[in-house]
Amino acid sequence: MSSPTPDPTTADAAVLHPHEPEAGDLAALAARTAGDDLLAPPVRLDDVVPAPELLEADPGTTFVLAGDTAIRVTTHPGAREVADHLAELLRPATGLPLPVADALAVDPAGPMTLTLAGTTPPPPATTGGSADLGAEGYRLDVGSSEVRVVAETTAGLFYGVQTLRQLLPAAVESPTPVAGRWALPGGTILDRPRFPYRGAMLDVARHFFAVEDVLRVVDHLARYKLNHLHLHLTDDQGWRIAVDSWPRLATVGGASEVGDGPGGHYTKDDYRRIVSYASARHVTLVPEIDLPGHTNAALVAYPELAPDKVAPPPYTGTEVGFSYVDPADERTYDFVTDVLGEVAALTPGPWLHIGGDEAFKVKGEVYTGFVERAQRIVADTGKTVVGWHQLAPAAHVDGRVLQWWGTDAADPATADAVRRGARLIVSPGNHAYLDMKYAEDTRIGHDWAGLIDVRRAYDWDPGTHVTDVPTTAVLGVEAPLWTESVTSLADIEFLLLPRLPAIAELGWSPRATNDWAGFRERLAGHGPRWSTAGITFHRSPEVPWPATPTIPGQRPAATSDTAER
Ligand code: TNX
Repeated sequence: MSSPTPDPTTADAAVLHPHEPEAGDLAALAARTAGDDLLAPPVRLDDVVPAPELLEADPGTTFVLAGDTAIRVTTHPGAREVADHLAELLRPATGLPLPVADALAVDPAGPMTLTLAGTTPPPPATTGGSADLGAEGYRLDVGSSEVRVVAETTAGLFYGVQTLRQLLPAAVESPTPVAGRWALPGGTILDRPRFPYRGAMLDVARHFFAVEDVLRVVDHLARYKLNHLHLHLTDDQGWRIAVDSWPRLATVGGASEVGDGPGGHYTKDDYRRIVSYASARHVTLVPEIDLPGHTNAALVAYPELAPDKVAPPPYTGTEVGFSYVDPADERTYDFVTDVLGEVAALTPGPWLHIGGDEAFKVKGEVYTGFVERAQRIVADTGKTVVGWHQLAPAAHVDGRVLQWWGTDAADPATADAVRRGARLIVSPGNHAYLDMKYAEDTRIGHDWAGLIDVRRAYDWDPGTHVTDVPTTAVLGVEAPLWTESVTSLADIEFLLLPRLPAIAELGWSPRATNDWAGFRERLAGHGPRWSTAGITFHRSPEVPWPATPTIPGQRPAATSDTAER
């Protein structure tokens, strides 16, 4: 699929600002409003990231949002939530009322309609129907008088809405009203994901991040149709989740982080807030309690868990592999049972991640014995166990998922675990690790798995990457962000963007559409979107970014390595 570089002329036209315009701006607006260029849709149907499975452009057709455009939706609470979400996305920049109305209500003019198939009559255009849209797919039709999203699930409707959002000019990302012609390119998209698991991980243990920061990361995931947020909640440097039965884990174990910072932890209400915000965006939380290593913070809080029963000092460095809970003490299994039980009870999603990485001091049968017990404890909570691929040698339990973070695709132990029934989430360190630097001079990040600019993040196939693991065993893909050197939301965004959309496209789009040359062109159009929304990103030299539009009166967005911290 090929796309042209987005036209900066039309992008500029769309972001002229109504507030305190300068004379020249007004003249330019008048000229452009009268001119032909604004009649052309500013975004092409095939500019969407991740690339849709099928699309058919109707170049002669454009839908334009107007003062009386309404959103009609199937009478269904989940669908209604998606419709409200769409209205909230579009109202700030467009300044339009965009009322949300029941689908059965009297037709307002110029509607956008969200339909849950099966609950209302099928749409008139039936090419392909909605029979095969599945759990997350959608069909989007843009005609000159109507925009329709049809899906079998609210998740599908939600992804249709994310596509719809991308089809509007970049100015739609503005938090304040912008004078513009809110045109969508005509045509049809039929879309559904390649893999059911598409995720990112945020390490909130090495540095603690406020709930608001986590919610903002959820927004970035949702925008690119990622559906899992893995939170690395515990590590040597801090324990970040309240556990009622072992309260000192959070109050004592949470009071540190890398460097001199105060650390912190999420109360159960904080965590519930993240869960519910994420679930409204069709993002499932995957909580990780890292065991038996990476546990110094737990040992500071409860020395009885330590092999020598002596509390170590809090750890604020960045080494790994030195700490572990005592696998020979029954009290350790009380701790594991209590903690995993409470975290499972807080988490509506099916997954519970038990880490298992870099427990260098717990070896051989002692390690596999510990893991097998922990896997059973997870099963007893009713959740499905996920762990880093170091879990591979342990016995299989029903549904077990390994998260592969290797850099050498030939990994016989992991391939063997897959033969015994495990499924894989693939997170190759040298492609998917968002904490790797982009280039030698990137001011934050690691380089142990190499430098990862956008092309390296994009140019691999999750379905065939690990030797002797069939595509059918691949549940999906995840991009982990470790935060040893990451201290602010701007840092997080700088490392996430633009690599997260690359990983998202590998997780969502059919393999046949994966194409670096086309991807970099489509991705380029997202720079102005992030700038307009005030989102920090890395201006990778591999991507042909258009000139960033400026909106008079709006604060300039931080967009590069020089982002404020
Ligand atoms: C390895 S990847 C780790 C983490 C570090 C990361 C830094 C994995 C399962 N363990 O403890 O933060 O490298 O890139």
